[in-house]
Amino acid sequence: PDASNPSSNTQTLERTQIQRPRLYRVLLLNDDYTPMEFVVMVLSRYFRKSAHDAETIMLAVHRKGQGVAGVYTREVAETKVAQVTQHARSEGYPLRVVAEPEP
Ligand code: TYC
Repeated sequence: PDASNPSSNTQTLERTQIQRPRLYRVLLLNDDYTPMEFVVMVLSRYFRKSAHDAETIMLAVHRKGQGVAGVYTREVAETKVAQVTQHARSEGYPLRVVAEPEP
């Protein structure tokens, strides 16, 4: 019903919007040149991982080729990709970071 217009003779069918936003994985990709300590620092500073979790994730990326640093809404994920990429390039490291939608 159109609660905002009590004198209206019309009725509007409404559906409350309760959609969750799509979530995006931020992935770290392995390479041969970025120092392990830099990747651990990135996971700690930008993805708020504990020292132990940062080490575990970094080693998993090193061994398997890629891994999830965190899961966020689109704008937050894209901002983290841009920030981490800029930081890595400023240090001369080729670290690749990408965002992909969760299935
Ligand atoms: N393979 C790198 C090395 O041996 C470490 C590394 C880990 C690089 C994870 C990138 O996303 C990465 N120094």
